Amino acid sequence: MSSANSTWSEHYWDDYPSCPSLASQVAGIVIFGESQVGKTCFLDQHLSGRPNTLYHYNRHLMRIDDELMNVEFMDLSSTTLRTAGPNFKSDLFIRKLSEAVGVVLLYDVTSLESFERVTNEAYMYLWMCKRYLGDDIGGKSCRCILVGNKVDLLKKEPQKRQVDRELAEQWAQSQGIKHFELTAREHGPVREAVHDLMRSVRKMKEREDPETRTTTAKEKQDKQTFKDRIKRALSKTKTKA
Ligand SMILES: Nc1nc2c(ncn2[C@@H]2O[C@H](COP(=O)(O)OP(=O)(O)OP(=O)(O)O)[C@@H](O)[C@H]2O)c(=O)[nH]1
Ligand SMILES: [Mg+2]
Repeated sequence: MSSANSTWSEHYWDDYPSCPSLASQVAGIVIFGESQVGKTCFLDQHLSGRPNTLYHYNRHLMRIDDELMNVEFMDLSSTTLRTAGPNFKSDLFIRKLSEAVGVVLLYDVTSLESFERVTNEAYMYLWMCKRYLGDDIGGKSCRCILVGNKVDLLKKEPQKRQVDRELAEQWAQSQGIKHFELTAREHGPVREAVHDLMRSVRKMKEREDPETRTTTAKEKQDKQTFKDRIKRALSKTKTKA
């Protein structure tokens, strides 16, 4: 079997083209970063097992532990936000970012600018969409990962590295998110990063489950009743005194 074929079969043992009847919920994942950092290659590698296939069917069924999730992927360029002309309509960006349950913040390890822009402007834009506009247009809470792409370029020329790994890890840690370094030319690490993100999305969804919320509401009510009983007991003591 050729190496290309084995990548293909490894890929397909648990990721399938979307089948709505098997998983009811659709989870939106956005690949967000500056132009030319490798968003399309990253997505193609994850969806088709090859970079540069311009794979356009971007819905996939993924098995995350024991659950099937219908995942819709989209890549958005943060450069567009800065360079677009006055006729640019930001509605799609706002809607997709606001609705996303997971975001891959992608930068190129050989471009400090791509790291600085994605961790500053793009990250702030994402949370602005979530916090201030999200409620009006069905915004959802989300999980992020920070991914440094193009590490293959460093094998021959380590001096090309512009983003210090430790610095990126520190930033990610300060935001409570995971950091990966990889090349979109290899399927395994891309798959691993996306699955890690999906597992954390799944955990987040479990916590937001209506049953959990009911328990929390019940706990709140119990707490209130307990407070009321203490208040009543205290006022009785005061009256007696
Ligand atoms: N060496 C190397 N080149 C890469 C890698 N990933 C992407 N590239 C190259 O980087 C260039 C840009 O990749 P794209 O995937 O088109 O980047 P993009 O972020 O989608 O760019 P825009 O669509 O312009 O926003 C292409 O020439 C890719 O072949 C990688 O991991 N290693
Ligand atoms: Mg692209």
